[in-house]
Amino acid sequence: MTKSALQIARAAYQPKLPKALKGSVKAVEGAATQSVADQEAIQKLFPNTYGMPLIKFEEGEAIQLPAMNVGVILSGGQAPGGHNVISGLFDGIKTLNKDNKLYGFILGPGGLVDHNYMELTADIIDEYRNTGGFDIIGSGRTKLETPEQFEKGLEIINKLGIKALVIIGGDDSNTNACVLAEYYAAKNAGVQVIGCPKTIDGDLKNDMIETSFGFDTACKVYSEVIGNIQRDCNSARKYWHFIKLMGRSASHIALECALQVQPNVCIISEEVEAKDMSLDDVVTYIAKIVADRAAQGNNFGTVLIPEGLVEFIPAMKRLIAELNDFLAANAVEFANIKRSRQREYIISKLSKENADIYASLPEGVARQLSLDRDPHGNVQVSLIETEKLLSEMVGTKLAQWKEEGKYVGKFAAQHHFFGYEGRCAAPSNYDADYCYSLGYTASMLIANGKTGYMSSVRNTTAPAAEWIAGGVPITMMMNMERRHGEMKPVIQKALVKLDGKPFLTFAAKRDQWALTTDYVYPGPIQYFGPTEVCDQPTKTLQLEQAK
Ligand code: FBP
Repeated sequence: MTKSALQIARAAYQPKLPKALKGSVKAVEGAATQSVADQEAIQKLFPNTYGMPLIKFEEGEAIQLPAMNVGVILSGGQAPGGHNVISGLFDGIKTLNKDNKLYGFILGPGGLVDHNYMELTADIIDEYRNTGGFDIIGSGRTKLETPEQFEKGLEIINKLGIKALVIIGGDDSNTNACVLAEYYAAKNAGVQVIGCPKTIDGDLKNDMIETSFGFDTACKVYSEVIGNIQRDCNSARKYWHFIKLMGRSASHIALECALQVQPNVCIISEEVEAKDMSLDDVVTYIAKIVADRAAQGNNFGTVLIPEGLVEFIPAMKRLIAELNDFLAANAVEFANIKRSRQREYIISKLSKENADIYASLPEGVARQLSLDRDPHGNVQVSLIETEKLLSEMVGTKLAQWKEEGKYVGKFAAQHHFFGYEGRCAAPSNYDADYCYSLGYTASMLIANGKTGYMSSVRNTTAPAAEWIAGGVPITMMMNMERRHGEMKPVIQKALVKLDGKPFLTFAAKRDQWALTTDYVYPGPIQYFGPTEVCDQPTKTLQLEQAK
């Protein structure tokens, strides 16, 4: 592999660990836990892994453990820092016993089922320390959910003498990790399952999980390029830039970027839903800002749009919910309908209100909603071109206002979608340290015989030495939700809280940012240099953790 100068310099970086993990470690058990909601139903589904206590690691006496083998899986979308979770896990198990071995399953959970694996030796691990990407073993979106898959997994686990499996994934993957932990516990298989909170989307967080890894780096990459666009835009003064940002349903990424770059407009899906806004309301809101800036002679600006927006417009949400249930119940019949007739077929099957909305959508958006689902049944929001949909509709509205004499100005739009370019960036110092600590913590949870836990590292706005490492029972984060037409236990997704400090800080400033050109240019991630340039966590985390 030919390495860049940065890669070579970065390989020497030693990620920081919480003080408690630096020597021998003991697990201190806290209070018993319960799920965030639907306690009775969750307890019934997870009789062996429900109600376990929180775990906190403290400095302790050295323990002697026999050698063990551990397996690791990268699941779902890439997020910066995955390689550091694996290197932290590797270093952790090697500290416990130098004969311990780590096996990586190739291309995600499918590797476990298909018995596709490799041993991760010190040489391999060293090649990937502090690098972005998941290419060390690859990732995939196979959903681990059936007893047949669990049994196939158990065959290879037993063959390789694996004592514990670490699943690095988002909310859906960790939900499946918990189901797997329960399954192996119920049959006394002697296999522990530990989860690690991954996703650039930032929506896997709660009181015990401060943030999912990758959010920090991805937001910094997007903010850098949005900042560059803003400077271009303020130089030429002729374009409105409509920028869609990845992040699935939640608007955490859009909100964090807005806090970093101070754009003219940022739409927050959760607010659109709370205010029961229609698509036309969103378009009118943007068009009004374009018109107000034009009245001051400023025919340029930036609009940030979260990729999940359409799912949050209440009328669209009702349409998606009916589509979900209908497609889950009629999958076979639908698969036999010719592609050219699918739109018409769906319109004929939906209720009147939803059929009318579906029929009014541009072809591409309609197809996205009904056809292209991921293996978890989610609408693939990153494929919907919301930025074009909105700019076209804003253009039409402005043309109408021009005729009515309400708008004088020129409107020319540019479109961007930032997502994939941020998911494999070299992890920021924050993510490099956080991920390494998460992986190391996972090894300590394994050493202490835990299963059904997620690795947790908290207090991360303080210096790394003061971070608090431990484990959270995954069942604690669960509630019952409707999926594919059935009620299922799932980890509750964290959406933007409209009464939370990050949103309130943005809301207090946005009217000013809309009219003045008060852009901030964060520049690229810095890995070396003064702490205030290199080590700052996201603004979201700083505001959430501010006392
Ligand atoms: P995860 O929940 O798997 O971490 O997804 C991250 C993500 O980047 C989302 O923001 C995006 O909607 C999706 O993956 C895109 O999926 P794909 O990589 O399959 O195109």
